[in-house]
Order: sequence, then C-alpha cells, then structure tokens
Amino acid sequence: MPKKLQYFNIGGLAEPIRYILHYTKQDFEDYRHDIDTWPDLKIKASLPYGQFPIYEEDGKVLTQTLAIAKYVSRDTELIPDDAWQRAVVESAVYTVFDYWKNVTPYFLEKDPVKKEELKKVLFDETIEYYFSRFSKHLSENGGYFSGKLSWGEFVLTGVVEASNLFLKIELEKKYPVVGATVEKIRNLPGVKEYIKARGVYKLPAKFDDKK
Ligand SMILES: N[C@@H](CCC(=O)N[C@@H](CS)C(=O)NCC(=O)O)C(=O)O
Repeated sequence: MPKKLQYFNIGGLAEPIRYILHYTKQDFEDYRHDIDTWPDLKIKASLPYGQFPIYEEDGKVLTQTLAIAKYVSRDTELIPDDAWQRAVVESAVYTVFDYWKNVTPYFLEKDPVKKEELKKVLFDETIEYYFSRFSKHLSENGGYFSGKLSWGEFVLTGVVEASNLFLKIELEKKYPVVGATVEKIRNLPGVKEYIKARGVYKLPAKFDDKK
C-alpha cells in the first residue's frame, strides 16, 4: 500500500516531512486539504487526534510531526549512527517545537488586544531567545545540530519557513547562520526540484489580519 501524507495546502508542519520524503526519494501521496474551508468536521472527527499531519503506511496511521519526520528518516543517513548524536538531534527538534508553540497562539488569536500582547512578547523576546541559541548551536557544529546533515535541520527549515509565512518576517536575514542551514536544505537534491514544482506558498486569507 502506498505511503500517504495528509496535511493542508500550505507548508506548515508537513513541509519538513515532505522535504525528507523527497530527499530520500520515497514515493508518497501528498494529500492536501483546503485550509480555507477547514474545519471539515467529518474529516476532523475521523483523525486519531483531530489534527494534521497524519502519515499512513500499510493501513496504519501515525500522528505527530516529529514522530513522522523521524520515522520517514529511518534507515537513512539523516539519523546519526551515534546514540549521543541521535539524542542531540532530538533535543534540537523538541526545542524548535518549543519555539513553534509560542507562534501558533499568536496567529490563531482573534482578539486584537490579546494578539498585540502576544505579538510583543513573540517579536521582542521569544524569537531572539530561541534563534540566538539555534545560531550558536549550528555555528558550533558546522551548520548542523550534530555535526552532519540530519532530520533535525529539515525540521528547523520547515519551522523557519512557516514562521516567515505566518509572521511575515525573514528570519534568515536577522539570523544568517540559521539562514545558511535553511538554504542548504532547500538546495538538496530532491528538495530543490520539489520546491520549484510546488511554487511559493501564500498566507491563507483567514490568517491574514490585513484582509
Ligand atoms: N503536535 C502536533 C500539532 C498538530 C497541529 O497543530 N496541527 C494543526 C495544523 S499545524 C491542525 O491540524 N490544525 C487544524 C485543527 O486543529 O483543526 C504535531 O506536531 O503534529
């Protein structure tokens, strides 16, 4: 049975998984639900935890971005051989997600006053806190979390791209070390061709408070 990844018609949390699948040359169905018409309550109720991404293989379903990204990286060089380095990569991706958990409450907030409060903390403190540390970690390890290419840099790249889209910023400009890693991932064989074919993502109208 073919592999299938289900998410929305944006990059978001699915993009690092898509990048890994393309880089490692795995065939999969890239099924995209329309984010503008979400939630489809029937589909939502059918999902194990009501959210995407989900990954299906041989009639089994896996949830959680990090579990899926690690699973699809198995048996490739994207998982370090050394147990300590494997743990370092996992520590890094959990930290990238700690950062991301500060971003979603901001772009999901509807109340303009609360949104402004969240924005201030996010833009004035949280981004600098995490990205100065990601920059240090990467620059001390040759632009990677564990000294060589791993699934961790794919996760970072997806979260940087999602941040840029949803926050209307360019993290790479302020954090060039992170930017260099992101560029490396975006230019990997398989990833580069996929990005060219899929084009540029637009911020979904429902998340654009200027509209
Ligand atoms: N911890 C989960 C979070 C999943 C998540 O937040 N999914 C969002 C999209 S990024 C979603 O499905 N939102 C639609 C909904 O909750 O109805 C993961 O990493 O996969």
